[in-house]
Amino acid sequence: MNDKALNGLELDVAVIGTGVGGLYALYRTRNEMGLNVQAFDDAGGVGGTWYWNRYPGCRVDTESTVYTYSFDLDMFQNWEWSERYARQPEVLGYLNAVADKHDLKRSINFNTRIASMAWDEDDGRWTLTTAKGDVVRAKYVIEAVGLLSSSYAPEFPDRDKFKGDVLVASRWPEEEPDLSDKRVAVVGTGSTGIQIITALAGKVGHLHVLQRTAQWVVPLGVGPFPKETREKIKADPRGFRDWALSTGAVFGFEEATTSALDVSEEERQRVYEAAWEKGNGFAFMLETFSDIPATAEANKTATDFIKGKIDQIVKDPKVAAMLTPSDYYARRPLAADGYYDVYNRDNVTLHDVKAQPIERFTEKGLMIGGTEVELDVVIMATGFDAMTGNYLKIDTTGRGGKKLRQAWSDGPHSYAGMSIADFPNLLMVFGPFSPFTSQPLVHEWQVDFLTDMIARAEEGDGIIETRHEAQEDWVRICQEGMAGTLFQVTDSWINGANIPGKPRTSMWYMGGMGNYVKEMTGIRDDNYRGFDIR
Ligand code: NA7
Repeated sequence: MNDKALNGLELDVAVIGTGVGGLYALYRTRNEMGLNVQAFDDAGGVGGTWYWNRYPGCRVDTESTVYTYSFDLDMFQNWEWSERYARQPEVLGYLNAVADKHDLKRSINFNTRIASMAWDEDDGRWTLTTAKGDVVRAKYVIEAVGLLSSSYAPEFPDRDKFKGDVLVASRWPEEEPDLSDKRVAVVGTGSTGIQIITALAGKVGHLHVLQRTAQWVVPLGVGPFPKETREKIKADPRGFRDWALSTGAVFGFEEATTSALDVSEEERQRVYEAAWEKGNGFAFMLETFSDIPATAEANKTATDFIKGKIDQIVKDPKVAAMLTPSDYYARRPLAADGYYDVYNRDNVTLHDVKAQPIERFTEKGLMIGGTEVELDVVIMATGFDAMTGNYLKIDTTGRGGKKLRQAWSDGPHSYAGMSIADFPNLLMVFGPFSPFTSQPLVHEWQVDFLTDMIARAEEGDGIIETRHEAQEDWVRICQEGMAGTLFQVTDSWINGANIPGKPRTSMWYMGGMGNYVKEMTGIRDDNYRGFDIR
């Protein structure tokens, strides 16, 4: 659809974003419900996070088994993932295949950013304005804008003086840059940084890792897609999906129920060793013992084990000490094969940029703690304005002229991660206060819930409101749940601490997906308690 046709469009549903959540929202509302739907994406193609994140080494660290949709049973049973943890091109290929099979692209405006939207009280419609100034109206808006999509890259002074290239990992160029023989710096050691570091160490001239905070990293355990899982899904796809959704984090394993403190030292070491061998960060944190992110004592048993591995693998004790975190294992758990081995290479230098901060660019590189490091390329792997960033980028005005920025000035508020009081008919896929889980199956579940509500509203006047009391109860439950974890006291994007000036707050339902499903099913069966649908 061209821009001319876009201006003045009247829709039942506008879907913002065509990543995992947006594509399914488009499929469900258009293909299944027969509504008049158009989707919009800033990107030049589908895929959301998988469209933008093309950096070297980018792959899922959830088993591909559960990094998939289940709505298309044929694809769910028969899609041949080549690896246990699919690489970015394969995930993007899968999402394109889904979009093509269901003819979704004809209803998507790519390269189209929604800049603002406002609720029109009089006729119960949203007016959406694109960055180019086109205006469309829709009865319902489904925002599927991504929780980790609003890219964050700090500006170091004198960028214009630097003669080399600065690449942002989450906006990686489509044409792969040639980094062989280059002097490359990677800023950041989160999930993105560790994937880039392990992928590039053997391929570039010299790699400088600019680490501000060391992180606990375990192996990922890459390998071919496990045949036994494929057979399990084929035998009972719905059963497999329902089982995955009954677990806490929807990572394809059952969370442990035994405390790390309730077993002998010998047993604990056996469990950690087996988890290290098998790989996967979430499994190491949640499948081993029940209380690693909950208590300092249990947490220490895990960090002592990983520290032992760092000391064993990294030959230079000074480097090993720099790589050893001084805080809890309570950020988003990281996994990459061979991460610590990288630091035994002659062409890799680790810099502690907390002790010796990055001061500014120079013509030849970066000034770090008073020393100039000469570089050809600087890669920013500095993260995202998570959960709230992309919602707040759209200037959103709800009932009575209320701005979303105002409503969220002290941190986000939502009901079940899916709706906001005073913003009628504005529905979110995986908004703030959603469960802390892997994404695709949970997106699908939320889209089903939201679109069932739309179907209900369509029987009446077509209005879905969120009650303030229900929203604030939900926020309180989430805050209490988060307060009981070490995630809250460990700085990271999980609590907003990674973005200067962002309110530090809880943004998650920590009760696990199984409980979320039970809770939300109860809400639905109780006539959508907390919503006012008319
Ligand atoms: P993360 O996990 O937020 O990591 C960002 C990294 O960038 C982290 O190491 C930061 O250090 C570092 N950073 C940020 N700003 C700076 C400055 N100014 N100087 C030096 N270093 C800095 O983002 P990722 O993209 O790796 O991962 C985000 C999620 O996306 C990931 O968990 C997946 O779920 C997908 P800090 O720790 O703040 O000291």
